[in-house]
Amino acid sequence: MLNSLLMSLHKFTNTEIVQILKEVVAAMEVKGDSFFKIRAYHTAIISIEGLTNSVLELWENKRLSEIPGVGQALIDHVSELFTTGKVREFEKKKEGLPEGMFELIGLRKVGAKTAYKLASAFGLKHRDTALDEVKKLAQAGKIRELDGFSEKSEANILDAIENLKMHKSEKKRTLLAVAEKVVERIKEHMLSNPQIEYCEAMGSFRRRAPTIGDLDFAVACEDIEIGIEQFLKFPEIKEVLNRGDVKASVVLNNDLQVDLRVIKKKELGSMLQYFTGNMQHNVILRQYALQNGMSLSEYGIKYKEKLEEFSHEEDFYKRLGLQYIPPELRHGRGEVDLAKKGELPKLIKYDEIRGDLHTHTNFSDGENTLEEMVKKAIELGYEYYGISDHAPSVASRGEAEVKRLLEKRREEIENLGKHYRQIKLFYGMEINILADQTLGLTDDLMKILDYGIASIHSAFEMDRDKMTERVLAALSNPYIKVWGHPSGRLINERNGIDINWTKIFEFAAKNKKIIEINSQPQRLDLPDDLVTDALKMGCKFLISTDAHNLESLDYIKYGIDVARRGGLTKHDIVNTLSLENFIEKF
Ligand code: DGT
Ligand code: CA
Ligand code: CA
Ligand code: ZN
Repeated sequence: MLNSLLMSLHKFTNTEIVQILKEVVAAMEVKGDSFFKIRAYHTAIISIEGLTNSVLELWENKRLSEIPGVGQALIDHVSELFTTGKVREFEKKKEGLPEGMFELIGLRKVGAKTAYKLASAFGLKHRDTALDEVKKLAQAGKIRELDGFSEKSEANILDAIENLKMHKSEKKRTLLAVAEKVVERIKEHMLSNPQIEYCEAMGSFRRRAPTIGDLDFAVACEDIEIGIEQFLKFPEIKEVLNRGDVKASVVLNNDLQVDLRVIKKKELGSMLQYFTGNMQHNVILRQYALQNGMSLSEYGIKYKEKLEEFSHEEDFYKRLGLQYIPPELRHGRGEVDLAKKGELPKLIKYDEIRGDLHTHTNFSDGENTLEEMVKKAIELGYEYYGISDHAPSVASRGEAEVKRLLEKRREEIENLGKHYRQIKLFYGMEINILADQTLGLTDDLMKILDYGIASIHSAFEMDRDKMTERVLAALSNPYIKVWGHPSGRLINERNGIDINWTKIFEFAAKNKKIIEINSQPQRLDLPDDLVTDALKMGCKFLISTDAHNLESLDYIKYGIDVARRGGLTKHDIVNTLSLENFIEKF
C-alpha cells in the first residue's frame, strides 16, 4: 500500500512549486483577495526560493513547518499537490481567468492586473502562444490603444519580452566575495574622513549570505550631513537614486546598489539590529518583544511608552532577555528560541582552522607548484596541509602509467615534507564519482594515497534515486574519506543535484564519511541550510578552499561563514583538530 502510494507521487520541483504559488497569488490579486492572505503567500514563496533542500524531501520527512512562513493551510495544499498532482483550492482561485495571463506575470513591470487586462482584452487563452501574441500586438501598436496603457508602457512590455527571451533569469545577485571588495573600498573611503566614527555593511552582507542583493551601510557621525556628503563623494558612484537627510541610495559603476544611513553613535546598536535582518528574524523578534510588552524599531526598544536607545547591539538583545544572536544565525529558523534558553551554538571562529585538505597544484589544473602552495600554507599558519589534485585519468593513460605517476607524486610530497618540517603534508587526490557509480581510480591505485575526496564533475542531471545510489556507492569505498562540493551547485549558473539528502547524511554519519564545506565563492557547498540538516544527523565536516592558486587559499573564510550560518562549532569540523587528533580522527 505504502509502496504504491509512493510510486504515484507527483514530484514537483521547488521551481515548479514557486511557479504554482506565484500563479495563485496573481489570481488572488486579480480577484481582490485579502491583502494578508496574499502577503502570507508572498512570504512562503520567498522562503521556498531560498531553500536548497527540496520541498518534496521536507514534506516526506514531515518537516514543511520548518520553512519560515509556511503554515498548516499551505502544508495541506502542498500535500495535496504531491499526492494528486493538483490543488483544488488553487484551481478554484484561477477559475474564469484567461490562461494566457499566467505566461505574462513573470515579465518585468507586468503585474497580475496588467497581465489579466492584456489576456482578457486580446483573448489570450493559451500559455504557449501568449508571449508571441503580445509581442506582435505591441509591435503593431495595439496595446497603447487599451484603456490604462500608453506608448511608453507598450514599449516597456515589448522590451521585457525581448529581454526575457535573451536571458530568462532575473538580475543576478552579487557573490559575497565580490561584494566584500566593494565594502572594503567604501569603508576605506568613509573612514578616511576623521569625523566618521563607524562604517560597516548591514543586511545580507553582515549575515554573510552567499549572495548579496544590495549593500546596506550604517555610518555613525555626530554631524549627519557630513556622513552623507562623504558618501556621495565615493568615486565609483554611477547614479544617485535618492538623497535624503539621513540616508542616500546610489548605484555603483558595477551596477551594485548601495543604501546608506547615517546616525549618531548612541543609536547605532538599534539601527544595526533593524537593518541586519533578515526580515523573518526581525518579525519573530518583534513578536517575542510584544509578548513582553516591548516594541522594536530602528530607533530602539519602547517599553511603557519610553524609548530606550542602544549604542551596542549586544545590549539590545540583552534588554530583550536574549543571548546575543550572531548575524549569521539570524534567519528565522529557531534562533530566537535557542537564544531565550541560552542554547545558541558557540560558532566556529575564523582563526580556528588548522589545515586545508582540498587544494590543487599544477600537477592537475592548479596554477602554482606544490612548493609554492606549501609555502603559502605555512604563511597562513597551518599545522597540516593536504594536496588533492584531480586524479590522472586511467581511461586515457592506462592503469600502469597512472600507478607510476601516483607513486612518483608520493615521493615528491614526502621529500618536500622533509624539507618543511613545520607543516605536516598529506597526500590526497580528488577522485571523480562517475555516472555509472564507479570511481575514477581503482582501489589498487587509491591505496597509494593518504586519502581520497570523491566529487561529482559530470552528469549532474540524474534522477533522484539514481543519484542517491551513485553517491552512496562512492562513499562506501573505504579509501574515500570526504565527499567534495556535495551539491555541485554553481551560484547563478547551475542548481545543485537532486538527491535524497537524509539518506546520504545518515550513511555519512554512521560510516564516518566527512562532508566538505567548499569555500569557493561560487560554490559555498554544502549550502548552509543543508549543513544544519547534516549536523542534526550527526555528520562531521571539513572546511576547505579547493584552491587552484595561491590567492584562493585565503577563501577559507567564506567556508567558515557557511559553517557559522549552518550553526557549526569547532567540534563539528575535523580540520580544527590538533595534528595529533586529526591523524586519529581523519
Ligand atoms: P538582499 O539585499 O536582498 O541581499 O537582502 P537583505 O537582507 O540585505 O535585504 P534588504 O537590503 O532589503 O534589507 C536589509 C534588512 O533591513 C533586511 O534584512 C531587514 C531590514 N528591513 C528592510 N526593510 C524592512 C521592513 O520594511 N521592515 C523590517 N522589519 N525590516 C526591514
Ligand atoms: Ca541588502
Ligand atoms: Ca537595501
Ligand atoms: Zn572538484
